[in-house]
Amino acid sequence: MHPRMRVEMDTELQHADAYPVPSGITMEYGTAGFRAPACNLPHVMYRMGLLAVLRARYTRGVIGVMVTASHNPEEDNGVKLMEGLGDMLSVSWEKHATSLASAQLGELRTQLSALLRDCPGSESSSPVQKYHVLIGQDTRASSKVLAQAVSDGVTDLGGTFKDFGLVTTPQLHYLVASHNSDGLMGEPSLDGYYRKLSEAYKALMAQAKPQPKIEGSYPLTMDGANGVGAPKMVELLSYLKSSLAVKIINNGESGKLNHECGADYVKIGRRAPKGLQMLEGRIYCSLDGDADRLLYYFVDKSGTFHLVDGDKISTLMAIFIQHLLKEAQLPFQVSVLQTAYANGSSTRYLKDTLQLQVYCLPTGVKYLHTKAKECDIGVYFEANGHGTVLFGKRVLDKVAEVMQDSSKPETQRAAATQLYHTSQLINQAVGDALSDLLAVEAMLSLLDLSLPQLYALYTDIPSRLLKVKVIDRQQITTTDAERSVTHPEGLQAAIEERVHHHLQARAFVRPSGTEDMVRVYAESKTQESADCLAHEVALLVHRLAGGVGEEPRAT
Ligand code: G16
Repeated sequence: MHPRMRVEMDTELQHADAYPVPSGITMEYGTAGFRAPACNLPHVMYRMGLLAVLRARYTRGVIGVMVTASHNPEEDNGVKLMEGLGDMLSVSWEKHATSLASAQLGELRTQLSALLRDCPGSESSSPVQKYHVLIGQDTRASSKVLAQAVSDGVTDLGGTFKDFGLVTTPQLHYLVASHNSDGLMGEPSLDGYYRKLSEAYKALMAQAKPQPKIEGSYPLTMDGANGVGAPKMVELLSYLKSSLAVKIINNGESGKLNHECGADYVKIGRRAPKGLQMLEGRIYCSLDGDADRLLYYFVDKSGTFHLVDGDKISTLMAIFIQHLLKEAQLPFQVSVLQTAYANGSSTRYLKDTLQLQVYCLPTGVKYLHTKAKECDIGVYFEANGHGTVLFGKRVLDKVAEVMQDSSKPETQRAAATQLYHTSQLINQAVGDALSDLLAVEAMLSLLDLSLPQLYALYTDIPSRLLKVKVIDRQQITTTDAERSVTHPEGLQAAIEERVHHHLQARAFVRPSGTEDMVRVYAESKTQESADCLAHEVALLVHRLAGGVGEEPRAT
């Protein structure tokens, strides 16, 4: 039977009745897909299974469906779709995802038929790839049942799927990319992922000075946020053998996911995960719940906590690549892509000291990744630790040419070889905490730079990030890469008026796309001033944008 017919016939969506839309629930495809309390999601998952099959047919490639709510609390869950070379779902299909997610049972077939009509190609039945959909899940208790709902949706439209079970989000991106590139991006399996990363890391480290060993201890301690990153790091370490030693804490054996640990907790509170006694001379890092974010930190002699966030990680990567390009005599431009959350000092350092092109884009890897693809070399990191480096094809071709040209001096060829291994080490599909961790370790070693030295390259302007709950966060709209509010009227003018009362200050607000909150960010000359400005702006949001509950208190 022709698949178009199937969609139009009531009897064919066999599992649909099991997934009614709960009353009063509508959802929007946000910064990273859908996120909500897990109990509100089975119908969304089923519908995303349906959508993934259509998108797979339309793109003639496999689609990844990851069941995760990443940094959100354990009780939440969510779903992200990925496609092509591991990119996020095309922004042009997000509206289809949003309307399908809330389609009542009676409207489901009509909506699917309309999609088939509007998107020619979605009706073809045989998969171009072996599978239409690859499914992955994080460690949340709800993930298994929700992944089942996705596969019910896939099979109801005659699609085929492979369920990888527990994987990190970036691993699923890699699997999608490697399937869709016929193995060009790597072997399409987890074994292929680990081999690719570990071989590139070992090749890079072979060029580094041996690091002094700390007797009876690990130089690096990794907080796994009690999520999927911890067991996957254990697997990766088995490929790395003795080339990297990492102690893993919050590995999910006893603690709760993202609770008082993980990258979001560390970034927002600028403190260590609960229970971790930090020692001077050691270095620490945290992942988030699905291992796509990475942050480093350490304490100095006085016990003061210092955070090496996404801005500083991108600075390290930009310096490293800029240095290798120079050595390899390759005239390519390194661009750094940031969001409004990037600390003002980092932007200035990248522009003025490193003389790099810097862009500011809206929050969300989907925007950063798209822009990075236009660059020779695009380094993108959100301050929260989510990011990667993309190497353009033109650059990689030239790198390969120099590597193989025996007439070139050894140092030039060695630099090109390091660039090649770096491009293999860094996940080209999305920000990946495990791959980024190996890249940071290798780059610090090769540059002979310590984490405190990286931290000291520039001094962050004091900042504060707060959240405010409002009745409907979608009522807040923004422009200029989210740095200015366009609605509600009067809010932007009021924010600017408060900013003028502080020295070297800036502030902005934007609705979160992953939590039911409005985010408030402020920077100023001193920490007291940044805290005060953030509080003042939070009060404005509460008063002018429909705040819920008590007014925010000063920190
Ligand atoms: C996701 C996105 C990130 C974004 C973060 C917070 O991260 O992938 O790009 O910075 O949400 O977004 P928002 O401020 O809109 O809530 P993750 O790690 O939660 O998937």
